[in-house]
Amino acid sequence: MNKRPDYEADLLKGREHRLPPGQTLTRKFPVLTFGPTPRLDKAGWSFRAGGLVEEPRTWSWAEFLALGESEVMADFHCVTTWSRFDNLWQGVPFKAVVAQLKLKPGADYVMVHCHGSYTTNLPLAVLMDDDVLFAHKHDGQDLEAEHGGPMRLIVPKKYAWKSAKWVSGIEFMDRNQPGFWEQNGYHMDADPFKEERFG
Ligand SMILES: Nc1nc2c(c(=O)[nH]1)N[C@H]1C(S)=C(S)[C@@H](COP(=O)(O)O)O[C@H]1N2
Ligand SMILES: [Mo]
Repeated sequence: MNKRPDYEADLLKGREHRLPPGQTLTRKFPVLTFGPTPRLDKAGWSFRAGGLVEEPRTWSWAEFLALGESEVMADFHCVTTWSRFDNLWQGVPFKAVVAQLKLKPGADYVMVHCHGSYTTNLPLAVLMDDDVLFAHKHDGQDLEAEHGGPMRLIVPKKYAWKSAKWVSGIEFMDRNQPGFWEQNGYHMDADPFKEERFG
């Protein structure tokens, strides 16, 4: 019997330090979604920033991309134990969005809102990292609906449930309130190298 080549073992060689504890490497790109997949078009798309800001803002698709784009190459770690290395994401840095806003004092936390009822929470300081962006392309292709297209958040240093798909907006808060999975027992911080799976 022919043995199937062990692609994942080859890929892992020399990169073991990039695989968090308890994770298994895959070359596939599994889909992990709670509930139905929203089908959104760019023409009707908008993004809102509200909560503790002096003036809430809404951007259309074109206005949002005009905030400036960059690329990030990053590994992706799902808490269900698969990791995918070397994802090329293209989109608008989180920082570029915040640069358009005047935050009120105490706006230290963010709730990310999505089409559908999914939410996830993060400290603002985490989201201001250079590698955090709203991505509309993955590995050079428009982001597929199943993977959060037309636009998702990417937070490479956290478990992927923090990388909210189908983003509709961000809400600035003065307290770290739990999002959807965080209310259901997942960790508030979600660092894969510390195995912060459950709170
Ligand atoms: N809106 C929304 N975002 C979401 C999810 C979801 O169910 N709804 N699932 C999260 C989880 S648990 C993971 S692992 C990643 C999976 O992204 P993928 O389906 O592109 O692999 O999206 C995250 N973002
Ligand atoms: Mo996940």
